[in-house]
Amino acid sequence: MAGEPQADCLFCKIVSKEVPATVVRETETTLAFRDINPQAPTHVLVIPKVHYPDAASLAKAEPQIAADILREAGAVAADEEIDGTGFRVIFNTGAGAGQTVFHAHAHILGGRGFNWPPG
Ligand code: IU
Repeated sequence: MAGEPQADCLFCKIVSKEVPATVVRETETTLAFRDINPQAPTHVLVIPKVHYPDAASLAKAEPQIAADILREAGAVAADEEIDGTGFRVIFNTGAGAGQTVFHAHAHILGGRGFNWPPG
């Protein structure tokens, strides 16, 4: 069923605590934890607890939870004190855009400068 945990999904296992992660925030619908391969001084992932393969499919099926992800992105930035200098919120969507874990997630990156266009 849509949104149900997937046995082969790493982020579902982080939600169920089968796989450890450094959790920085948790709500009824979302989890935020540090990326294991940080690309900036602050690099946190915000994920929905329900399983959808990417942000677009999550937003279509569960728009309120997609909004929760964005609210939590702002809360992480405030907690990490990167909101003053600026931060990136990135949803890699599809393998061609660099997505490697097919459970919706937002990258929250900050604590350094960023270029535009992104690589
Ligand atoms: P992507 O947008 O799907 O490429 O992002 C997946 C991220 O998940 C990537 O930055 C990984 O470093 C990160 N990650 C993690 O935090 N913990 C893990 O066990 C695995 C990947 I596998």
